[in-house]
Amino acid sequence: MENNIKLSEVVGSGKDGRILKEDIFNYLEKQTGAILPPSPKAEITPPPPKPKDMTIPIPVSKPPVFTGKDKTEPIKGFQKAMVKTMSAALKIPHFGYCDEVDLTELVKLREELKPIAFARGIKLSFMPFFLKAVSLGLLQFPILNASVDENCQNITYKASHNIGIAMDTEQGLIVPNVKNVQICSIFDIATELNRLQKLGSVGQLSTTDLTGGTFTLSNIGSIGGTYTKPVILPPEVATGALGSIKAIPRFNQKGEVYKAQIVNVSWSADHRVIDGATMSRFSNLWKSYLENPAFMLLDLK
Ligand code: CAO
Repeated sequence: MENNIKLSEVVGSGKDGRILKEDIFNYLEKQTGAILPPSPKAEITPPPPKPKDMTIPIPVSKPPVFTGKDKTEPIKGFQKAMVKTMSAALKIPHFGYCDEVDLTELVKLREELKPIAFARGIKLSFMPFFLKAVSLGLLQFPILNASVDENCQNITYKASHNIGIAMDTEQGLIVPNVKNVQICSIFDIATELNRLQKLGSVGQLSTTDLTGGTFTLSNIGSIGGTYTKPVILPPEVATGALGSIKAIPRFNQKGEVYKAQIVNVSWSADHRVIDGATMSRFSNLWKSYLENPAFMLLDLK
């Protein structure tokens, strides 16, 4: 395809006339006189990295306009909603907790499952695994899936795990939630996430999609960053945020260096009702599911 070759014109020298890489090179050589690698085993120069692999920031689509004048405009829409929610969140004493998670096994697993999900019409990212692991953790630590009333007099333990996902859209930050994650398979979550992303990108999420969340996860790492200080979405009592997954050298149990796929997670909890030890135990459990994805199978409903 790269060289616009019609395979019907190439004579295959492989078993049953199969066309080998060598045959393509020979054909090209004849057509263009180009000096090509002598054998298929020869090193081929790797293509330049795709923009996604590079750390150079890609400019935003709109070019900057320099007017030379200050501009004041009213805060409206999603931004206005953010002013209200974040001002309420400021009243919550946040307890922050961070840890490093080794996703090496999960990265391999997703690579295996991604084409299967794709064949079923669904894009499988890491989020469905993160969400399912949160839900399995919430089953053990239900206080993290709770809400408190305005003056923090009562706490309500929520029956459903409606996990919100911070979503970056053209209109701004929105937080739709995947309902009842406790009874969803990873594929169900991926399907729902695909739907929410599709609707979110065109500003068509329903009120039902946007309300009733009980816990929130933010994957800012799909944009960049390592650590964050996530802000709790009241009346929820806990939230988590993920940095970028990066290949970093780490030691295995034998003391050997290996290429690990590392992500950092940052949790925030309402310290009026949740103590640090609870957050830490929850995080340890969440981490164990993601570091050993097979463990999830044991506890999936
Ligand atoms: N590190 C590295 N790569 C990541 C990643 C991470 N943490 N998270 C996702 N990726 C990869 C995905 O695997 C996917 O790669 P493939 O094309 O190989 O499958 C690619 O990045 C794009 O993923 P995605 O963003 O479409 O899907 P997602 O399910 O991972 O995330 C969503 C969905 C909605 C969380 C994300 O698009 C988003 O909006 N993130 C920003 C959240 C945000 O703004 N948070 C701040 C809240 S406070 O203001």
